[in-house]
Amino acid sequence: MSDQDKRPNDGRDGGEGPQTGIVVKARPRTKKPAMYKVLMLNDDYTPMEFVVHVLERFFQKNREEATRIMLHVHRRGVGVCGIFTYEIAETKVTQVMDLARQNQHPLQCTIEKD
Ligand code: TYC
Repeated sequence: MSDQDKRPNDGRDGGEGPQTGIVVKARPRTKKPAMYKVLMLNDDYTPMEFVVHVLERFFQKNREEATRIMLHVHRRGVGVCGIFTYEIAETKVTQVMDLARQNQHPLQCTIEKD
């Protein structure tokens, strides 16, 4: 074996034959995960204060931002609470709907691909 064939081989040169000294750039093999919006829907019965509480508790919004989102949903019919990976988004929806049901509010929350 020649001296230059004894250098560590990281596998990126195809592994065939003697090392050539040609550097091949590694292609990053990471992929950004698909993201999903959690949407809140308006209704006529859920108290505004409850919606603000939900946004503070499950979406880490401060009072001001939670109130802004709640009023947007109240006026426009739908609004974005946050954007997450699928599993997190699904968990948020379950948490919101469970708390709403426990309090007998008809509040609805859904997921939409970003
Ligand atoms: N429209 C409701 C009311 O007037 C308030 C409300 C806001 C309900 C946002 C749901 O997602 C909602 N009490």
